[in-house]
Amino acid sequence: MPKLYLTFLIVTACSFLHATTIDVRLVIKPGLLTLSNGGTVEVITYNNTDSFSENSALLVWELGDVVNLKIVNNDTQNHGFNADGLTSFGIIPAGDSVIQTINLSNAGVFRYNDNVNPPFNSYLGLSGIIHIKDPSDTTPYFYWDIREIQSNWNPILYGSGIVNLTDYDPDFFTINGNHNPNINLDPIAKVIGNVGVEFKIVLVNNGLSIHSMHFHGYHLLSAADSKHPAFVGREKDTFPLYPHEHLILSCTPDKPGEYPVHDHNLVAVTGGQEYATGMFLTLLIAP
Ligand SMILES: [Cu+2]
Repeated sequence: MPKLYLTFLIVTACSFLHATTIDVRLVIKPGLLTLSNGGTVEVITYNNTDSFSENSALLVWELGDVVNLKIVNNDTQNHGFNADGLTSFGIIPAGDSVIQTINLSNAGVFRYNDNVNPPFNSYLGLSGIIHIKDPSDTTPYFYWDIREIQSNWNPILYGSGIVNLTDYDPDFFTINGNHNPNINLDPIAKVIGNVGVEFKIVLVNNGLSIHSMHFHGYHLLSAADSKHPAFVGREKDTFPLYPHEHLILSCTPDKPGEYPVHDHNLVAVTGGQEYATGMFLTLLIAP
C-alpha cells in the first residue's frame, strides 16, 4: 500500500476515533427584544436554553463531530431550520419537534435561518451563526450577528400580517441583539486582545440591508467571504456585508489602544433616530 494512502487511512481513522457525538436542542420561542430607546418589539428566536434569549443562539461546533440536532417549535406558527451546505429540516409544525443528525465534515461559517415565509421569519429573529471550528485553530474568535429592525413591522409580521419589502425603512440596528453602549458588555462581540496576538471576527448579516463595517486603528485581512470569495486576502479597514453574507476577518494588532468600529452606513449607528445607539463598539488592545 502506498505510504501516503496509509497515512491518510490512519489520520482518517484517528479523526473518527476522536469524533464526539453531541446533542443540541434549540427551542423556537417568541418574546420581546428591548430596543435602545427602552421600547420593545416582538421577535422569535432559536434558544439553546429553556429561557428566552433576545438573539438566536450562536452555535460553535468542532470539525469531525456529529451533532444530533433537535429543533422544538414552541411557537404557534410553522417554522423551519436551514443552513445552506449543511442541513435542512423542512417544515416543523407548531408544537412539534424534528431531530436530524449532522456530520460536521467541513470547517467554516454557516448562516442558519427559518426558510419559511422568506425573508420575514429570518428577519423576525429566526436566524443565526454556526461556526464549525477546526480543533487545530486556537485563534480567539468574536462573533457579530448583524441585523436591523423596522420597529413598526415586528407587530405586523408577528401577527402574520403583510408588509411591503420596498417600504423597508429600519430604525434600529443591532449586533447580537445589542446596541451601543450595551454591545461593549457582550464578551462574544467585544474584541479584547493584545498586541501581536491574532484574533478573528465572524460577521454574519442576518438583516435585509447592506452594511459596511469600518475599523479605526487597524487594517484587517479578509480570511473568508461568502459572497465575494475573490476578495479573500485583501487587507483594509472597511468591509461591505450584503444581506445573508458572512465574512471572517483576521487581525494581529500592531499597537495598543481602544479604537472604534462602526457601520459606515451611518443611519445604522443610530437607534430610533438617536446617535450613537446603533452599531458602534470598540476594540480594546492591551500592550
Ligand atoms: Cu469611522
